[in-house]
Amino acid sequence: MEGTRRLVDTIVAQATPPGVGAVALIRLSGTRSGEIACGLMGSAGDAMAGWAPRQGHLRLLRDPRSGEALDRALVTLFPGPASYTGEDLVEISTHGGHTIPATVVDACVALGARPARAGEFTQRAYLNGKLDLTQAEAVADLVAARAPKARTVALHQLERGLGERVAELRSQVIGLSALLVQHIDFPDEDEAPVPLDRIAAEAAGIVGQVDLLLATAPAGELLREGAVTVLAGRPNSGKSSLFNALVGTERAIVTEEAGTTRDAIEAVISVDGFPFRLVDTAGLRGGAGLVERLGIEIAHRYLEGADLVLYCHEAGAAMGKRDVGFLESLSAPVVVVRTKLDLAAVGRVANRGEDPPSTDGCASVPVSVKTGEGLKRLKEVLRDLVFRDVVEGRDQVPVVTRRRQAGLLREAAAEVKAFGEALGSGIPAEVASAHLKSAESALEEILGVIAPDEVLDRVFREFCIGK
Ligand SMILES: Nc1nc2c(ncn2[C@@H]2O[C@H](COP(=O)(O)OP(=O)(O)O)[C@@H](O)[C@H]2O)c(=O)[nH]1
Ligand SMILES: [Mg+2]
Repeated sequence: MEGTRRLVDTIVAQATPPGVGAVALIRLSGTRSGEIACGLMGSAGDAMAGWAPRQGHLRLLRDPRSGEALDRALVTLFPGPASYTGEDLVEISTHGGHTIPATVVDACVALGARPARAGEFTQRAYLNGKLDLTQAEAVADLVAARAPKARTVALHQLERGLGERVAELRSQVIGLSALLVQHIDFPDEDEAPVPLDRIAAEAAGIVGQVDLLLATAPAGELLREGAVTVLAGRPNSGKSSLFNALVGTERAIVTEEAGTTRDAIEAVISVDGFPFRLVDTAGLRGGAGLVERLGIEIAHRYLEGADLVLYCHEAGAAMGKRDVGFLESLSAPVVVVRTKLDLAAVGRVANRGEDPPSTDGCASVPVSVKTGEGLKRLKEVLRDLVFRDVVEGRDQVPVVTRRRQAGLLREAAAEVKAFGEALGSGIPAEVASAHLKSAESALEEILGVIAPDEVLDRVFREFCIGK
């Protein structure tokens, strides 16, 4: 069987990123890990049998083919099942850099290991019951986290913050099925041991708990992915300058010539620990050249997916009807950033004399990237606008972080709700119970107790090699 065979393969990969560094970590996992490590150390097949588990041993590694010395490395054996993957696992800490780790991986392959696919170590951990699927997802999130709050959420999920609650809901649904069986088994008695309204009340209680979890999903997803924050505005309104000021480096090209930014540039920044994906776009205007028009198209596409729009407009200049029309066309919340405040203060920005049209409902923050004025306030506004719920409920860590989890929770809630309604409308309890079975399956799919292959593929595909 292909699946089983793949599991018993011994896999190898560098777990640290490639490139120059003091150390690199290479992992071997599978039944032949110890034997392959011995091959590197020039010792016989089961020479690792006497090794103390989880203790580093400094050894000279050699290429098994040429006998050439490769590196002096720290070799540690983690016998299964008490290892990350649940299998025999060997970690080899070599010196870092461009050649040593790659050569050691290559030597492991020569000795019979297979290069691991992305996420395969964690996938094995999951398949061997070391992690549930929400924890495996958390491993990916933890590695990818680019702001402290994103890390907090991922770590909480790795500690089974979500898994435990879903497992608890699952046992409540199973308990409900058991109550129903009790009810069905005594249909003719005057007083059924379990009255239907008690069952209905318990179902409603479960729906309420799922809804509470689901309420954390928007913040959870934003924390995981970062709030897409698009800088928009006319050419020369100071978008790229603001982008650079917020990112803290000179990433976007800033010039005095209108229409310099022709593509979208993205950077993730951490504002008070909260992640924002900042997108600098081409200025919005008609009559631009082809390349710039493409940039404007990209801007519009980003605007459709934006969680927040920063509309840049010079502090001293009045907003025109076009600006307001544009703002009204947006579905995302908008912060109007009044740029170049330093110039407005000395009257160097032309005020076209129009009455400022109303931009009611938008926060408006004056800033100057030259003096830095207003930037702190702008960051506070961003944070509060997107993450207010999380900021206010400081000790509440959002637990639902992915569409996959939210979708299945919604399914579970809908099924339990349908169950309650079916009971209420006099549908036979045996028939209504099918909804509970479906709810149970949805919850199990969150945990990965049952998970279709394509779900697993999607979860593990986003990992890097060596995780
Ligand atoms: N004095 C001053 N000039 C600014 C400020 N922000 C941007 N500028 C200038 O305005 C011009 C256009 O800025 P840029 O960021 O390229 O605008 P974009 O076309 O909207 O991306 C450049 O010459 C910037 O140096 C500011 O806060 N103060
Ligand atoms: Mg620009």
